[in-house]
Amino acid sequence: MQAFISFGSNLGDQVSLVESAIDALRNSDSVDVMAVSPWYRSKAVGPGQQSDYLNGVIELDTALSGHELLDLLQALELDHGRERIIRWGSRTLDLDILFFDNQHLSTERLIVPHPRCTERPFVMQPWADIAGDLILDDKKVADIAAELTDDQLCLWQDNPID
Ligand code: A4P
Ligand code: MG
Repeated sequence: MQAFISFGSNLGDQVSLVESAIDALRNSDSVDVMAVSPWYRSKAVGPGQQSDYLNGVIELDTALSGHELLDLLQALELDHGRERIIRWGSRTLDLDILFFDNQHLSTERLIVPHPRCTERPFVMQPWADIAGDLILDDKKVADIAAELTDDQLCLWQDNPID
């Protein structure tokens, strides 16, 4: 099954956290990492003053079901110090399933495609970098990304947080 997941971090040592999460996925027997997008720096969407995010998208190939993949990602979030305190609050690591095998799922635990992804430049831009031709809701990922504007979205490597 082809899956795309997003990663986001705006708390702690963001680079090490994301590197460690990607390593863990590469070392997992239940998923193959097919592509990792460039990393972006984005302004936080959410309540209060929050640090900028490190964001990106990963393509996976997996035999897991959507819910099993969610279990794996949530275990990884916990391993990386994730605490769920407030919705859209700062987090060490957020791993969301954007797309799973072209399936439309809407259960209490899992909604795919991810309901807010198409509004978010910090998701669509890195996704377009690795899978611009993928069709989502009758549109190419690259075209959805091109319709979004965010002057403050930039490549992490050009503007890292030290
Ligand atoms: N859940 C349902 N569908 C999914 C899915 N497709 N992938 C459920 C992952 N989880 C899914 O998520 C809450 C519940 O969503 C989970 O228990 C799962 O069963 P969470 O990770 O605990 O909480 P959250 O991430 O705070 O909530 P939510 O609503 O998923 O947040 P979003 O929409 O993902 O937003 N600003 C910037 N710049 N960059 C970011 O990455 N991220 C967020 C989080 C807010 N602002 C941001 C960023
Ligand atoms: Mg999440």
